Amino acid sequence: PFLTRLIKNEKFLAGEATTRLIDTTPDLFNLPRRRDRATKLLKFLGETIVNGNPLVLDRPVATRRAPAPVPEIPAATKPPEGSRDVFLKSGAAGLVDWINNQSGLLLTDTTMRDAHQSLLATRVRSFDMLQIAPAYSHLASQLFSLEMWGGATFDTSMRFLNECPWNRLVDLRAAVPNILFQMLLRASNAVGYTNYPDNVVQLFVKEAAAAGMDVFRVFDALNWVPNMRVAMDAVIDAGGICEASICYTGDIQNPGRTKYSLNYYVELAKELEKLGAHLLAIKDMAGLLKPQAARTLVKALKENVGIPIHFHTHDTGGIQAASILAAADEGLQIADAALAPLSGGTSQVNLNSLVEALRNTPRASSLSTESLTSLATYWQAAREFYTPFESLVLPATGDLYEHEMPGGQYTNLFQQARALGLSDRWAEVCKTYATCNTLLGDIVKVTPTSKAVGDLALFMVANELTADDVLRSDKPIAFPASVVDLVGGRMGQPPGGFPQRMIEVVLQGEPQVTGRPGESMPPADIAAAKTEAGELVGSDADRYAASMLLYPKVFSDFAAYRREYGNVSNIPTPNFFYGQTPGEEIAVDIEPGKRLIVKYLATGQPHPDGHRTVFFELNGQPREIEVIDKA
Ligand code: 3PY
Ligand code: ZN
Repeated sequence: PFLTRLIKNEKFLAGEATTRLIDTTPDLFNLPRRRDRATKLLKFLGETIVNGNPLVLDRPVATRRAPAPVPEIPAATKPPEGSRDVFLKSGAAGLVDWINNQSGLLLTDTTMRDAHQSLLATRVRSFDMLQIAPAYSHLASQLFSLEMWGGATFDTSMRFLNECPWNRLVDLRAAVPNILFQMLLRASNAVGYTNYPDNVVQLFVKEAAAAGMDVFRVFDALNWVPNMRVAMDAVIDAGGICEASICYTGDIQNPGRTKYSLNYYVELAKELEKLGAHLLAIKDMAGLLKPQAARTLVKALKENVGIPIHFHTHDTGGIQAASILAAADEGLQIADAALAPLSGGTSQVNLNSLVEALRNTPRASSLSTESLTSLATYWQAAREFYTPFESLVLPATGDLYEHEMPGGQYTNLFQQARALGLSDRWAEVCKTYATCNTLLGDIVKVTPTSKAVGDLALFMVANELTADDVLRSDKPIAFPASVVDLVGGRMGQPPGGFPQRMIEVVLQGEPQVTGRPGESMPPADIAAAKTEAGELVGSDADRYAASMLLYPKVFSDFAAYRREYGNVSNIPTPNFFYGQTPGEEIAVDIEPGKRLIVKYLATGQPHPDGHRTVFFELNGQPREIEVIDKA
């Protein structure tokens, strides 16, 4: 930095550089104070002790401080071979053969991604995943995969938890070498809320594969194949396992709902198989696929496509285990479930009890009761750390099949409604959500289209607008930006397009993108993003360029936080949220083999300038930190 500053100094540039320049320009030496990692850690803890962590402010308090119990494993021995060993030895084609040769139903554990995305606002930290990860590799090597990345986790890990999503992937990979990792990829929306240029999607996928991702579940929020194609090709080119999704909406058993028919799904699946998908996902994001419908759909898919089928559903309505069992009867190969303590409701069905339901049947899994219980025991305790993010339990009634809200959105939209003072009108919000779907021509609702539908529903309820008001309005209505994006074609095209009248009222004469948005977007400047990311995090690795291109603001805020406080992801969760109590000693591994022991002693009275001194012992040595008391 000194040299850069010197080179940029005007007098230096003008050839006036002498030692006097250095003497008379003290700014040249105003280098950022080098803070070592321990000081940054103490600064974080000191500020959290004095002012609290803004993340949990005004939220219910978690009282658990004791670590969650980690089952004992033979750490010195190699974990048993698992699905990833098959993939590494025989490639995607070999893995498909292996899947086809299994008699039991294979299972994906979603605890570390969709389950906490759906139940705990995506707030589960890498720390709590890493504690239990080695136990998974030893005790649950029979799992098909661990879904532990993608979806909302990429954004929220940086935005809220101030941790790096790439580190999460790399560290978990090191801890679990034998089980396939799986992520959710929103096709051209990558892990964001809007379409990105193709080269951003390609860069992101390449980097995810290089960091250790195996199975990419690719879906498009409108089931629009042109949008999926770019992401699918990127996965195949990166050597990943391409699991292409059909997003399930409507009801194939209802003769009144003809848009999303059995034939629609079968044709879509055939197209995805032709595009090179290794696996097919039935992505039932709202938990709408009823048991008999699951039977019908899986049977038809098995008759028409050759690739293995993986069923993902949410238990919002409480009966989705029946759908999985029905699908298993028809030859479903893989199902998603979550460990008991993070299952049920808007999350996935209970993995522990699903395994028991299948035991002593032809589709029995080889997972052990005892091992799964010990993993569940861990998550039972770990969930207690996240009390601040528990949401109200909202059991769905029959209206679920009317509004078709995704599990991940259900509790989230309720919180948004509550923030607008509409919690007592929740049933009306749900009804309006269904009305919005009709207004938009009956579309697939999943991130990001579901967000647009939810935004529209809240907008209409808050402004007392009916469907008629929207359709007959002769005055311009200021629709939410996401709705303009959706109807403007920037998330792609739904089957049959959007209704003409909605295009008129929402776009008000602005042009609609009708082609693939990625085709008309100029490629992103990756080299520039590398340079920019390099300046922010001190590394020009491609993965940071991808973060920069996907989430410029979130990433640069995260990078600034990181420069100030270091890597906070290694702090135990109770201390991360609540700091330490006087006399409490914690161990923080700032890198493998480098452990800091931090004992908090006391906090002094405020100085006249508002600072307080926080007294610690760091590895036995006294240390003090000055913190502004914001109270
Ligand atoms: C996501 O896109 O994050 C989802 O979980 C959609 O179901
Ligand atoms: Zn889901």
